[in-house]
Amino acid sequence: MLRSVTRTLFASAAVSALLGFAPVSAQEALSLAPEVKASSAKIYFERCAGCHGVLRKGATGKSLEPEATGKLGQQRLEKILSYGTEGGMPNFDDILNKDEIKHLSTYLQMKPDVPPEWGMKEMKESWKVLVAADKRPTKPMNNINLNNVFSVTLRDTGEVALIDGDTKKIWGIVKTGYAVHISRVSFSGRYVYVIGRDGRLDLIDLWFEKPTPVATMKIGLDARSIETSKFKGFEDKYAVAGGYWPPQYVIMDGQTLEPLKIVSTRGMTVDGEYHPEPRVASIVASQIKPEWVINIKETGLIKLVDYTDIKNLKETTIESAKFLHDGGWDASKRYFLVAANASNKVAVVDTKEGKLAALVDTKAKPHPGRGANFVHPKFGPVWATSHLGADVITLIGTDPEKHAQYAWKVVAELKQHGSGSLFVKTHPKSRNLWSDAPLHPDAEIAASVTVYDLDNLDKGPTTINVAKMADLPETKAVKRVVHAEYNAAGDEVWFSIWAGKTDPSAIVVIDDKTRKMKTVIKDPKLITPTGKFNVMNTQHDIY
Ligand code: DHE
Repeated sequence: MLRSVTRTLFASAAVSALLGFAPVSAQEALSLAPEVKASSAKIYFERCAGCHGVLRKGATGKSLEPEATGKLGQQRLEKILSYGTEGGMPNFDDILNKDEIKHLSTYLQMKPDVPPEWGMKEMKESWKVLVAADKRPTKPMNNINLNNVFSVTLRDTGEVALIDGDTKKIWGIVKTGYAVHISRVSFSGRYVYVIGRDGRLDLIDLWFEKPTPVATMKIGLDARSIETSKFKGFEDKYAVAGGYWPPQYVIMDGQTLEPLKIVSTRGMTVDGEYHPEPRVASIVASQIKPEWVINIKETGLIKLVDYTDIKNLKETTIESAKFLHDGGWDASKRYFLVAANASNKVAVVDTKEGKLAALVDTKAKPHPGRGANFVHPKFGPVWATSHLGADVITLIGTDPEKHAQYAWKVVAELKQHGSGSLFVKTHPKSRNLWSDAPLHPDAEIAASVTVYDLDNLDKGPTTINVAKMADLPETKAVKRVVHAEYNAAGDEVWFSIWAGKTDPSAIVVIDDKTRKMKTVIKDPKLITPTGKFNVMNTQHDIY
């Protein structure tokens, strides 16, 4: 039988001194049976490390080092873990049972474990080419409209579903890494690269009769980002993946995933302090230069990595603000805007000049996904982000040429139905701006989206409960509506209904013009769908 948590707080320093032994700190006195500690460590890695860091130094989420958690104490930690906070920390009482929450609260007050490194030897051992490049089709062997295929994360099964956007049918399901994070598409549109949180990268070829994995490699133990080379002459040539643990990026052959170069991101922050775990957050590929923009979360450094000669790699290091997370291009694709979310800022990089263009102060915790670009009647071209920590959508002017007075300024804050938002989206052919709020603690808000009419922003938003449209059975888990993605034509917007692991989930397809439900994609295999990546929009960075 499992030994229960033993939390023995010894006598105070004064009493210890009287009894003649050294005081035992509260942290040292905490203990968990090895199997309970292992399962808490697993839960921490799977559910918490992303925001708080493997070493628990804090980033999007607060520091959870014992000095901080010890002050909060067992009861308060259990409460936060159960019910979440309005600052963006989600509730876990629908995912974890009471014992798991109790043990995790104790685990958080203990010293963090340091995981092992993962270098070239480990990468090469994990690398498998499943179908050699010269054995792959020379033309598409299916009749699917590949431009309109969606690669959909099935978060809790470690799979992606490739959905035919024309018929709304699942074309194939591919086994991938744990809690798959994102898919990115090669410049040609033929390959989909999928990264799991466990660092497993899979390369899927869409030219076979069915979507077929052709190579796999584990880039580390914890990862979130993947991108390909998009500059003329380098199309589909390289891939680059970003590690959370170990903190490093890896350049690979784009067709086989053979690891070619590993670059550590450990070092000094913008404040001049050493950080042992500067994780790689978003990566985007420039189409105007042979470069990737690689954002290092904890240091606040943005690397412009020139991939023309990877043996003599050139990096331009741009100082911005700490806790870089996600971001996207402006409409001209010259400027890259990235949220430094725990610093409440958006950093703007001028990739043509290789310089920081601006650091823009925003409301709490901007979280754009890739953001949304549109032309505002007064401010000209703007880029939008929603927020984890505020109920607004921030618009930032992005045209220093013709609208210089608005460039890199917050020109408007549109009210949205709640904080806890993760993604905004529009499309060049749409006149709507959509925003979700899946991490809001209120179930009704988490199930709803805000939509603005871009031709009539003063009219205010409409809030739509998208989860209701799916007509799923009532269960304990909150039905979080997450991540808007357009189809290739830009006339449909797709939302995931992210329910519990054992509950039915769905994707709701909305007619963008009428804002009415067009179809609900339901399938027993569609378990916890979250991110959706339309081939055409992802390939060409359309958002
Ligand atoms: Fe994400 C993008 C990190 C939790 C769905 N997420 C990103 C990116 C990063 C990141 C660095 C940018 C990648 C890029 O562009 O190269 N995400 C993290 C975390 O660290 C965090 C906060 C905690 C964790 O434990 O992972 C986290 N993310 C989530 C989720 O819980 C989401 C909602 C559901 C899921 O499937 O995991 C989620 N993240 C997404 C999606 C994108 C993303 C759908 C891509 C948005 C896009 O449109 O490109």
